[in-house]
Amino acid sequence: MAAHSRRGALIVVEGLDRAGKSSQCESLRDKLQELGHSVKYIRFPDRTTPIGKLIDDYLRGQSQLDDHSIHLLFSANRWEIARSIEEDIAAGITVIVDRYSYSGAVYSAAKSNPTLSLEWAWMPEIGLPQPDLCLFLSIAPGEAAKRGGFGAERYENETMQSRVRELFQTIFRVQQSGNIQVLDAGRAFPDVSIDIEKSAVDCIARLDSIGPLKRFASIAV
Ligand code: Z5A
Ligand code: MG
Repeated sequence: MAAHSRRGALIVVEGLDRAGKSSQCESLRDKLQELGHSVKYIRFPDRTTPIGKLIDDYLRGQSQLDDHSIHLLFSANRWEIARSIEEDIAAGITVIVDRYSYSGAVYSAAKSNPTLSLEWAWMPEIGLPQPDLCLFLSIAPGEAAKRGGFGAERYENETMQSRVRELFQTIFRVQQSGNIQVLDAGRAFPDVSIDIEKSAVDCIARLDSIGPLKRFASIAV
């Protein structure tokens, strides 16, 4: 593929359940397109691939898998798409990603399995493209519950969500290189969107000084 004069940005949106990630990603895609950028929106897990189908069965409680096995499948699901992300970025397309390696590490580590630490959980992420910007949509549990409460999928319970919340803070403390910005997602939708757009536009404008796309390194917790 021919190298584009200017690369696209890798923008990740993370957060707890019901923080508004998917709706905000769609809104950001539309806004950036209106501004004339080439944009793609992808989400993890990508349930459409063969690996993604195994993940979907697991999340819906249709199959049982060892904690490490499902963890590695979530990571494999990112690795199988990593090359196309890099190609799009090299071709000048900005890629917006709904959940990424941070979710991957914290949801698995939140299971408190003695052989599945946060550090272990991060290892298969090493070498994946590192975001130029990661927006963490922060929301209080009570506020999230007002948006529909928990669904029927695995992990959608209070114990799991509160562990996940703490682990997100830990991973952002030890893995700061992905330009992480925390936004209050408990506000009205348009107020959150404005902040997201501002951060994304600013990141795209700074790409020349950011330099080439980087890759995730190891963490020490
Ligand atoms: N998981 C994992 O274990 N390992 C991994 O590597 C990865 C994921 C990648 C499924 O993820 C599970 O997989 C997830 C983590 C785990 N488990 N949990 N929990 P998913 O991303 O497929 O889950 P989802 O169901 O699409 O996302 P979500 O987190 O539940 O929702 P969201 O995308 O953050 O929110 P939304 O769908 O945009 O909005 C929710 C509702 O709130 C909707 O009705 C909106 O209209 C409303 N909303 C949004 N913003 C607002 C504001 N500001 N005010 C009021 N209402 C709002
Ligand atoms: Mg979503």
